[in-house]
Amino acid sequence: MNLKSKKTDYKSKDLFKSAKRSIPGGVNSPVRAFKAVGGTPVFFEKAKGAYLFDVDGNKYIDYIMSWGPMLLGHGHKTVVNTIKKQVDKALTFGAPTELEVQLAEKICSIVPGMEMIRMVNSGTEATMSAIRLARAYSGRDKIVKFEGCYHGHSDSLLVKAGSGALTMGEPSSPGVPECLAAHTITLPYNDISKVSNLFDQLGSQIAAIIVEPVVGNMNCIPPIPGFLEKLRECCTKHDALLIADEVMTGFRVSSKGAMAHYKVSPDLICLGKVIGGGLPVGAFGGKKSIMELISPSGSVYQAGTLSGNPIAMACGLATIDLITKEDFLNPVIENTKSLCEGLSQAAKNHNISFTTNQAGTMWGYFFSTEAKVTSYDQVMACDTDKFKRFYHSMLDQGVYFAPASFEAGFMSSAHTKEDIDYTIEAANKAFSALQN
Ligand code: HOZ
Repeated sequence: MNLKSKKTDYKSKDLFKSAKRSIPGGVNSPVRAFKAVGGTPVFFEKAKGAYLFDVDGNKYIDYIMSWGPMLLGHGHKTVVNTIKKQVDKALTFGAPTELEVQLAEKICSIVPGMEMIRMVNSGTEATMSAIRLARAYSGRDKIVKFEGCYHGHSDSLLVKAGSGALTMGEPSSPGVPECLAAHTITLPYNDISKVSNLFDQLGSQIAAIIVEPVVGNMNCIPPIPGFLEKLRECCTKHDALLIADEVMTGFRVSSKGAMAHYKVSPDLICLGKVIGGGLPVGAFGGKKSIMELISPSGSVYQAGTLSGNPIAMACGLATIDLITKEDFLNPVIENTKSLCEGLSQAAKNHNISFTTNQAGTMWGYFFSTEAKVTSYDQVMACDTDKFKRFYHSMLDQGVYFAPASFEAGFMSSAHTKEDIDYTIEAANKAFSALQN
């Protein structure tokens, strides 16, 4: 396989220099700046299937897939043609369309517990709106989130957050009013007894728990058995709402989502990424009795000029049609498993302490001495120096992993066995270099 043939980054370097003059840190989303791994971010020009092509003419196997949405790979013909057709009709109306009804009905028919849904433009909007709704519904202010979970960058949720907030060393951002942050209680993810204890003390003040059912923002951490069930139990007992942030996990951990996979019913569900098929879409929804409080059927205000815009709806519909076909997801899950097993074996070949996690088509790797990584503390104890060296060695060989150890990896249906074999072979070389 001929990947990073030119081994140059001249244009990326120049572009990053220019970008820093007009864009804070040179990027429009912090993790992209390569702060966690050092060096220059790669500037891309085009993508096809499982591959990315940078401005210097190099080719990479992509395991970020735009942080999740590209489950079908880049530039899927049907999806692209659908978008092209829709572009000829209209870009946006700021008025109702048949497409948004179709997408709403489609998602409600697939995701258990989704009785009504409101489209927005990003995951951040979805979680922010779900929190407002939960507070209005319950008449309570306090919310519970988990350390290292990232639910977008709205004020109430940017407290002990994961993803870029963790990478930049600012898990609780300046600028969030203390009086607002005081209503956000943060607990360790996968710590069942802490959840019980909190609800025993403060249950009657808690509006909602929000959780990533599989955390994809402090690497990839699946729930331990009983954790999600305990959240449901506490919420039910204390009349709080359980909000599942499935922005990453939706249609990826299983075609019905992670909560369906773990057989736990949330009250509200937030979606994003995959449902837009690569265009900016988010959504929140759930029980009708709660969703009807949203304006204009209720008084909880939420709005957006581009919400439900026809291009994004058409793209989302075409994508969901394809990815919910029977037997679509299983081969992608199998490939994810092969990759994780292959990487683990390669590390073992070189006596490197290393482990992987997988949840459906999401996965992650850790330079850890632990057999399994299930907690924030274990993630924080991983060897970041080895991570950086491994990362750059893989990048040099044309494998594009997430440039931070707090991010998950994403597989697509476009990845082939040959791509995975190449990646494992490259990892063998990278692990061998780590021994020196
Ligand atoms: N917050 C995203 C990953 N968890 C990164 C978004 C981006 O840089 O595009």
